[in-house]
Amino acid sequence: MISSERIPNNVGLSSDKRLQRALDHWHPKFLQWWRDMGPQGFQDSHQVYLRTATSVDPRGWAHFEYVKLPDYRWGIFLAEPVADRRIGFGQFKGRPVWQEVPGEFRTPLRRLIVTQGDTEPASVEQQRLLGQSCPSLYDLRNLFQVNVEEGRHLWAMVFLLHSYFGRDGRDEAEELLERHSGHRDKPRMLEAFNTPVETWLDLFAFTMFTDRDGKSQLLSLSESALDPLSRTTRFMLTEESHHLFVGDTGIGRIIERTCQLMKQSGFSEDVRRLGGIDLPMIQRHVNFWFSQSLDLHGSEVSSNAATYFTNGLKGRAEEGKHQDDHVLADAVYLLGAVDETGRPRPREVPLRNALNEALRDWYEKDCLHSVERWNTKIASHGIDFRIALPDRKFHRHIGTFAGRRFDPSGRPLAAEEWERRRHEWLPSSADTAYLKSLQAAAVYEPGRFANYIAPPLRGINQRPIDFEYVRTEE
Ligand code: BYC
Ligand code: FE
Ligand code: FE
Repeated sequence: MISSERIPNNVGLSSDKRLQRALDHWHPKFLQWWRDMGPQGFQDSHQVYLRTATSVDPRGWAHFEYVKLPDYRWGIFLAEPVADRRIGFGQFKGRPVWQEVPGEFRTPLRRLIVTQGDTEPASVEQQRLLGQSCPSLYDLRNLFQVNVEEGRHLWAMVFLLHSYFGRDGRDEAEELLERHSGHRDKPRMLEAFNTPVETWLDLFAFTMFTDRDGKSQLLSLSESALDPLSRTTRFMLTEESHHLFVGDTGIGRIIERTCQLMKQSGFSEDVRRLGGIDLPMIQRHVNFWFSQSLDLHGSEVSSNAATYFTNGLKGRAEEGKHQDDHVLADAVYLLGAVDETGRPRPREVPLRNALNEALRDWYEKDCLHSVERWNTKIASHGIDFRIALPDRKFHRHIGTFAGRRFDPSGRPLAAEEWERRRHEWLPSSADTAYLKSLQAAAVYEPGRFANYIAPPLRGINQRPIDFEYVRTEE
C-alpha cells in the first residue's frame, strides 16, 4: 500500500483512499518505466546528491541527500492556495475559481493536462543515454536532478488525472507510460519530444529552449480557473528554474571555454584543433532547438487557444501584468504573416485567436536575456561574434510557416538554396559525430571537467565544485 512516507505530499494522500488505490496501481508501472526508460547505467549502482521536495515551503524543498535513482521520493505538491482566488480572465472573469472540473470543460482540460504530462517522461526518455558521456560529476548530477524532477512533473499531471477525471483519467495516466519518445507506433504527442538528445550541447540547448517552453506553458496553465491545475503548475515552476539554469549556464560554460581556447590559439577560429566547440556550431544548435521550441507553442491562429482563453482554462503568461480587460472580446493582434513569395504581409486577427503567437512573443523575450548574457561574455574576451536567435519563420513545422523555407534572417529561399545551405544553419550528422567524439570519454573524476566546457562558478547547495556529486554504491 502506498504511503505518505514513500510519497511526500501536501494533498492529504494518507486519508484519500481513492487516490491511494489509483496510485497503488500506477506506482509500480511508473517505477518499471523509470528503470526501462530512465537514465541508463546509473540505476542501482550509483548514489546521487539530489534535492528532494519534502514540502512546499522553501526549507522543505531544499532538502539534499544522496539517493539511488529508483529510491528517489517522487512527491505530489500543490502551491499553497490563494485565499478567495478568482478567475482572472475570459468570460467567467471575477467568479470564484473551480475546485472541481466543470462537465462542459472536461475534455479540453483533460487534453491540456495530458499534453503537458506527455512531455515530462518524454524528456527523460530523450536524455537517457547522456550519463554515459558526461563532462563532469557536477553535470551528471544536474542531468539526474532534471530527470527526477521531470518524473515528478509527470506525477503532478497524473495526480490531476487520478483525482479529477475518474476512469478516463486513470486510462490516460497509463498511456502516459506507454507512449515513448521516437516510438514508431506510439510516439510522444509533440514533435520536439520525439527527437533524441544525444550530445551534451543538445542537452544544454534543450534545457535552455525546450524547458523554457515548459516555463511559458506552465505560467499560462498556472492562471487556470481550475485551481488544482493552477496550484500544481505553480509549484512545478519553482523546479523549472533549475532546468533553465542548467541550459543557460551549460551553454554559457561551453562558450566560456571556447573563448579561452580561441585566445590560446591566437584568436584562430579553428578551436577544433584544440578539442573545443566552435561558436558557429553552438549557433546551429541554438537555431535548431529554438525553432523546435517555437513550434511547441502551436499555430499562430488557433481556435483551440481562443476557446481555452475564453473559458478560463489557460491564460496568458503573467496574465496580471497585462494592462487590458483580460476578456479580449474585441482586441486585435498584428500577426507577422507573409505572402506567397515570402514578403511580409502583416495582418490583423482577433487577439483571442492569436494567443499562441502572443505567448511566443513572451517566450522569445525570455530567451533573449540569456543570449545577451552569452554575447556579453564573448565580447569580454575581445571576440567578434554574436549568438543570435533565428527569425521566427526559420525551420518551422507548425503554423503558417510550416513547410516553407527561410534563412535565419527570415529571407525566403528557393528549395535548391535551402538544401544546399541548410547545414550552415542546422546541425549536420558530421556536427553530431564531432560532438560525440568529444564526449566519448566520460569524466567521472570529482572536480575534473571535459576540455570543451568551463567549470561552473560554484557548486550545488554550497558544496565545492570538486564535491563527489555522484558516487558508486559501496
Ligand atoms: N507537435 O491550434 P493548434 C514542457 C497540434 S514543454 C505536434 O495550433 P493548440 C517540458 C495540436 O495538438 C510544455 N502537434 O494548437 C519541456 C492540434 O491538434 P488537433 C508542454 C502539434 O492546441 C522540456 C493541431 O496541431 N505543455 O513542459 O492551440 C522538458 C492544431 O493545433 C504541435 C504544453 O504544451 C506540435 N508542436 O496549441 C519537459 C501545454 N502543436 O487538435 C517538459 C499544453 C500543435 O488538431 N498544451 N499541434 O488534433 C497546449 O497548450 C496546446 O496543446 C499547445 C498547442 C500549445 C501544445
Ligand atoms: Fe517539467
Ligand atoms: Fe523542465
